[in-house]
Amino acid sequence: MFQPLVQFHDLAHPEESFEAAVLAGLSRPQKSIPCRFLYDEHGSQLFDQICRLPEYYPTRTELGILEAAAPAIAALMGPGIQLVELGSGSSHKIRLLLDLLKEVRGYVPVDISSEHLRRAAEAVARDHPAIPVTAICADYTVDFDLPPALEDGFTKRVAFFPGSTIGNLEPDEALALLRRCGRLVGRGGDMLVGVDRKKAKPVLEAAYNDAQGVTAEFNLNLLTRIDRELGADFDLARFAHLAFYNEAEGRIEIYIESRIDQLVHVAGHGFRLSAGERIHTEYSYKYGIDDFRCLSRRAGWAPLAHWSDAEELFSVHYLRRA
Ligand code: AVJ
Repeated sequence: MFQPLVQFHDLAHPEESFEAAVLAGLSRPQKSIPCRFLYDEHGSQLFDQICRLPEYYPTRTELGILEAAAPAIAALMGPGIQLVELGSGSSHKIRLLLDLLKEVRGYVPVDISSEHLRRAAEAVARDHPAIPVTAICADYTVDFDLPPALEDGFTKRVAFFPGSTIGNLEPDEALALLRRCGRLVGRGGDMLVGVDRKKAKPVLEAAYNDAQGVTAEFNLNLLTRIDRELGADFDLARFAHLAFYNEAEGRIEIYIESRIDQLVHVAGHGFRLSAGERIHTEYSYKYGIDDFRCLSRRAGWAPLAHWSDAEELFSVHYLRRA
């Protein structure tokens, strides 16, 4: 008999429409589309490809850090924890953690990409039949509630936010997200968060301008999605991927740049783009170790420990609700 391996809760906000966000974003003086819209089915697959690129160091570096720090992380977590992963994507990293941490009593992946989430959650449940998996389809950048933790021997929630996804947020938004995670895990809860570090510009810029052009495809796929879902007429050949490190702001900035003067139509509205005009699609903020500890303290967390790699590329921070 088929038994559902995963409990699935759909909390996606219907009022948060793609069309409204795109029309509003293209109407601003600095055209801009929120980066969460990069992750449709194809976008999520392209992002998985990015994670395997030779230039894209964050994924493998973070995995190495987690592997090396696993005993220390397990000791800080203790037994009976429920792991809540924000933006779980393909759930690759959690599988390593679940293999290394024997005491996890529940896994709650939260992601906006419904089908991707379902598949990933089912794969985790198959590999870890003893761990209850509750998948939540939600936008974690806005408030949402978790179902009560019902696992036997439950002690506390630990939010897991890997991959430096926190870097997508502007510092005040990152602060708000850290505060919201504190409310989500509740009293006595913890947080494990992966944060990309500041480093030499060429290393950073190569990671967002890979030789195979996968990052460009990932970025430009947003236009394909707008064409398909909103009946638009963006011609990809007339746009280019642009990514550079803004050292003063400590962030990678990603844009889609118009190659020529042109007029595009989206859902019946016309938008003019001049040659060289940019549509902002993503920021990826980088943090020094102390910058991030300071930010987490301001958000009501006590930074208990942090780990990095020998090349000082990436960091993983363990926080406890102060
Ligand atoms: C998912 C936000 C961590 O900023 O490195 C990778 C997204 N964009 N290449 C990052 C991304 C282009 C990624 N995060």
